Formats: sequence, C-alpha cells, structure tokens
Amino acid sequence: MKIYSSAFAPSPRKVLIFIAEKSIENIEVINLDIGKMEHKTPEYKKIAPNSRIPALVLDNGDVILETTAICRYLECLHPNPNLFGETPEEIAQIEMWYSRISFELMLPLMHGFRHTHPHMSELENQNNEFGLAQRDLAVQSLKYYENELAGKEFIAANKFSYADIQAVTSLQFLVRLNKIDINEYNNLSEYINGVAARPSFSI
Ligand SMILES: N[C@@H](CCC(=O)N[C@@H](CS)C(=O)NCC(=O)O)C(=O)O
Repeated sequence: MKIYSSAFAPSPRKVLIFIAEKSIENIEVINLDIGKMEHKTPEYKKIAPNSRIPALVLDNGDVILETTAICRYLECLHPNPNLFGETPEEIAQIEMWYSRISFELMLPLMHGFRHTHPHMSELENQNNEFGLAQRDLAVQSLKYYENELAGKEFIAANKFSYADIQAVTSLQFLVRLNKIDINEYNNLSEYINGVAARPSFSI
C-alpha cells in the first residue's frame, strides 16, 4: 500500500499518527509538496480527482480518499490497538466527539485560516469577512472546550482514540495559524500537551 502525504499538512498527519499507533509497517509514504502544487498534477488527479491529500492506494490499485475513511479501513485490517471504540457506548462516544470536534472546532479554525491567511490565497477563493467570523466562532468553541476538558486526559470514552487524533492535530496546526493564544487555557493546553507527548505525535 502507498499513502500520499505532505509535510506539515494536518489531514495526512492524522493517518501517519494512526499508522504509528498501530505499528503498521507495510505502507510506503509518498510526500507531495502542496506549496509546489504537486497535488494538482494530472498524475495525482488520476489518484485523487479532488486534488486533496491524503490518498491511500491499495495493492490492487483501488484508492481510498478521506482521512477518516482511510483510518477506518486500517482499523479493520489492524484492529489492535482499538482506536474507534469496542463497545456500542465507546463507539458512539468516539464518533460523537469526533463529529463535535470536527464541526465545532476544526471547521471554524480551518475556515479562519483558509479565508484569511496570505499563504492560502492560491488554494482558496478567499472571503476575509467570512474567515474572521469563523475565527470568532472558533474562539467561542475553544472557551467551551476549555471547560469540557477539565480533568480529562482524553476527549472520549476515557481512552485514547481517533477523536483525540482529530482534536490535537487540528488544534496544534490551526490555532497557531489563526494567531489565537491559548496559553491561558490551562485545561486545553494540558490536554494537547498530554496527547502530543505520545511517540506517534513526533511525526
Ligand atoms: N476531507 C479531506 C480533506 C483533505 C484536505 O483538505 N487535505 C489538505 C491538506 S491537510 C489538502 O489536500 N489541501 C490542498 C488544497 O487545499 O488544495 C480529508 O479529510 O481527507
């Protein structure tokens, strides 16, 4: 199998962390440079028509796009350690927090970045006003999660899961790019630092 990745990009990083957590060794990593538009070439568009990274290419040539779909596929092949939940309650909790993090934190932070940051001007049809409004929304969410994370090591089901990978990779990458200072958010900072200390996050 081959995984198309890109240095610093948070979506493929989630897959690389997932692979490291599961100690999967038979996946070749191919790095594309987004800055040089290597993800927009006709060759890569044959693999990923939407020009997005990551893409997993199976040994039979089939392609799986979308970070979570790729991780779910790998979870089926390598069930241990479990990262999407085992009991009905765990599965629901992890899915719930994954979705809440995605919609309440990651998306507003991502829009805040993509619609306001000069580096994104070639990749996004930027609307500065929308970006700033999304950034404000993200700040409200960060305040909510600061309370939510009090006393919690992990966001879902009292165990490390895919929801933590989604939360911490998004926060590490997007909070800084939105120029938001979370130093005074003690619970949030402790949570991020705790999860990010895992060896898989050194990628
Ligand atoms: N929904 C996709 C999003 C993937 C995505 O947007 N990846 C970014 C890198 S983190 C990308 O390919 N950006 C290139 C661009 O915006 O042109 C997923 O979850 O895999």
